Amino acid sequence: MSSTALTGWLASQDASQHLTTILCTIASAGEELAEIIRNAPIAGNVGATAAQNVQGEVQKALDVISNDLLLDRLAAIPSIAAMVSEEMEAPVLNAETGQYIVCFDPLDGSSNTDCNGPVGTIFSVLGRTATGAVTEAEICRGARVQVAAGYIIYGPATQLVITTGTNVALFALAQGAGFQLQIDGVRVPTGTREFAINAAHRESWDERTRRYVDACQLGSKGPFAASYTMRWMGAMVADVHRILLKGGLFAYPALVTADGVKPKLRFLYEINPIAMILECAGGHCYSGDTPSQQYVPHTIHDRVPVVLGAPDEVARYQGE
Ligand code: AHM
Ligand code: MG
Repeated sequence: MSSTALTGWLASQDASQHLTTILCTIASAGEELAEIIRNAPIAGNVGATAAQNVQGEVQKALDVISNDLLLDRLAAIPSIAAMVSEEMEAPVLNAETGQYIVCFDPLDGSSNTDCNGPVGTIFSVLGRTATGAVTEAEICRGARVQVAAGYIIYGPATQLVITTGTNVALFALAQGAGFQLQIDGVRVPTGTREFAINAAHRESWDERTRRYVDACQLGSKGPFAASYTMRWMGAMVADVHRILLKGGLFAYPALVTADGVKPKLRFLYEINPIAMILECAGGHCYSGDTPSQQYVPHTIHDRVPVVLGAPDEVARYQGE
C-alpha cells in the first residue's frame, strides 16, 4: 500500500522523485514486514536458522526473510546503484547508472523476535561520489553524503521515523491506509534523567562510561544531584525511539577486553542513519569525541562506539 501522506511529506521536504521512490519503497516493504512479523509465531518464523551472517552472528529466521524482502523490492529501482546490508558480506551491485546507495539493517534487535519484543529496520541513503561500478571504497567515502535516513519500528504499533536532512517526521501505520503523519518536526526533549546501557559489560567499559553510570546510580547524592531511571530494550531502534520521544541517553561503548577494544554497533547501517535523525531532531550522537556523522569507515561493516541522546545528557556523559 503506497502512502500518500509520506509522498506528500517528502514533497514538502523537496525530495527528488528518485529519492521519493526509494523511501516509499522502503516504507512499503516495512508494511509487508510488519505483517510478517506479527504473524511470525503462528507461521513458524521465529527462532534461529542454522546460518551465521558475516558478523559471525546466528541469523534468526526473520533476519533472512527481512533481508530478502528488502533486497527484492529495492533491486527493481534503477536509481539504486548498490545496496549494503548487515546480513551480507559484500555490497549488492544494482544499476550502475543509479545515483544512490542504500544501506540497511533489515531487522535490528532480532534476538527480540523470540520473545515478542520490539524490532526495527534501519536505513540510510547515500549519494554517489563516483561513476561506474560501485566499490567498497566509494561507499565508505560516501558515508558523509547521506541524503536520507530513517527506521521503522515494529512494536505494539508500527511507526516510521524519517529525515532528508532537515525535519524529522514520525508516521504511524494505519491498517489498510498506509503510514499516516503523526508528528512533523520531532524534537528530542531535554531534562529526562534516563539512561540505556548494557550494564553487564561494566568491567569492560572505558573510564568515561564508568564515571557517568556511577554518577547516575548515585542519584540525588551524586555529582548530577538527580535520580535516574535505566531502560534497556535489547534493540537499538527501540531505545532510540524512546529517546527521540522522551529524552535521555543511550550508550554502546567499545568494550575493552583481553582481545582488544571492541565496539559492537555497525556504522553504515546502524549509527550513521541514527546519528542523522538525532542531530536533525536537536539531539547528539558521538563516536568517542567525534560527532558520529564525521566518521569515515574503512570497511562496509566497520563498528564504532556510540553515545547518543538529548544534548544535556550527552554533555554529562562526555564530562562537559
Ligand atoms: P543486531 O543488529 O544483530 O540486532 O545487533 C544490534 C543490537 C542493538 O539493536 C542493541 O542495542 C544491541 O545489539 C544489544 O546488544 P546486547 O546484546 O549487548 O544487549
Ligand atoms: Mg542492528
